[in-house]
Amino acid sequence: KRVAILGVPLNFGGSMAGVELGPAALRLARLQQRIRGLGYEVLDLGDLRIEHPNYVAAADDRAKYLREISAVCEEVAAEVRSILRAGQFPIILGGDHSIAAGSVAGVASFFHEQDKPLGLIWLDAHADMNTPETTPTGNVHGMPLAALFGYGARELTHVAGYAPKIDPRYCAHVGARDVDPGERELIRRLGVRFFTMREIDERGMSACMDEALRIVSQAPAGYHVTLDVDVLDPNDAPGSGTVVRGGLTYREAHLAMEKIAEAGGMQALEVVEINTVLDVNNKTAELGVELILSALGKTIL
Ligand code: DIR
Ligand code: MN
Ligand code: MN
Ligand code: MN
Repeated sequence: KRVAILGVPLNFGGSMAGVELGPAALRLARLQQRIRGLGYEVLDLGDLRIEHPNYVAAADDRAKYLREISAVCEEVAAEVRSILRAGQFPIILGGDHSIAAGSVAGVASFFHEQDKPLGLIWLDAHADMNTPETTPTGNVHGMPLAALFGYGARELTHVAGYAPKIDPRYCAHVGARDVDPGERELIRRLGVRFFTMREIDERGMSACMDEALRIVSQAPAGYHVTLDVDVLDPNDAPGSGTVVRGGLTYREAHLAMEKIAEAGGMQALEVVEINTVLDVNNKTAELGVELILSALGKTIL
C-alpha cells in the first residue's frame, strides 16, 4: 500500500493559463495527508520541471508545441515506469490532458515488458480523439486518446518507443458530450466503447460503470484511470477551461470512483485539467481530492 504522487504542471497542450497550478491546488487541498489517512504510505515526488516554450505557436498550427509536449511525455512515461518498478502506485496530477500520452505510455510499457496489454478508463466531456488532421483547435490536449490507439503525430503515438499502447477493445470512455466530427469517425472506425451522457442518463451511472469495468477488466494488466475534471458538471467543478453543461454530478462521480475501487484492477490514477484561475475557492481541486480518495477505497461506513 504505497502511493507515489507525481505533478506534471504542463499547460501548453491547451490554450489557457491556470492548469499548470493543478498539482499545487490538489496539494493545497491536502491530498497527501488525506491519502495517508486511508492507511497508505505516501511519497510525494513533487512536480516535474517543465520549461515553457519561448515562442508563440502559429494560430494555424495543427499540433501546437508538439515537440515540447512529446519531450515532457517521454519524461512522464519514464517516471511512471520507475514508480511501478519500485512497487508503488502512481497518482499523476495535471497539467493538461496531453500528459496522458506519457503517463499511460509509462504504465502500458511497464506491462508490455511482461506481454500484458493494459486497459484504460477515460472520464472526459470530450473524446480527446483528434489528430493533427482533424483538430479544430490545434491543441494537443484534444489528441491523447487517439495517440494511445496509435493515431496522429508520431511524436505522441510513439512515446516510450512503440505503438499502439492501448487496444480499443480494452478501453471505456465515460461522460462524453462534446465530440468533434473527425473524432466521431475515428471512434466508429475503432469501435471504442463510449458511455456518453445520453447513455448515462438513460441507464444510470451504476449500470454504465459495471459495464465499463467489465470491459477494462478483460485487459490482462488491469487498467489505468484518467479523469479530466471537465467530465464533471460545471456546477460541481467550475475550475476548468473547457466546461460543458450537463456533466457528471458530484454523486455520479463518486459512485464511479467507488466502483473502480471495488473492482480492484486499477494500476494508476490521474487527475487533469484543473484550472486554478477559473476555480472558485479551490472547489474543483477539493472535489478532485475527494474523488481520488474514493478511487483509493474510501467508503462511507
Ligand atoms: C476539442 C476540445 N475537442 C479540441 N478538447 C478538449 O480542442 O480538440 N479536451 N477540451 O479536453
Ligand atoms: Mn481531456
Ligand atoms: Mn475534456
Ligand atoms: Mn480539456
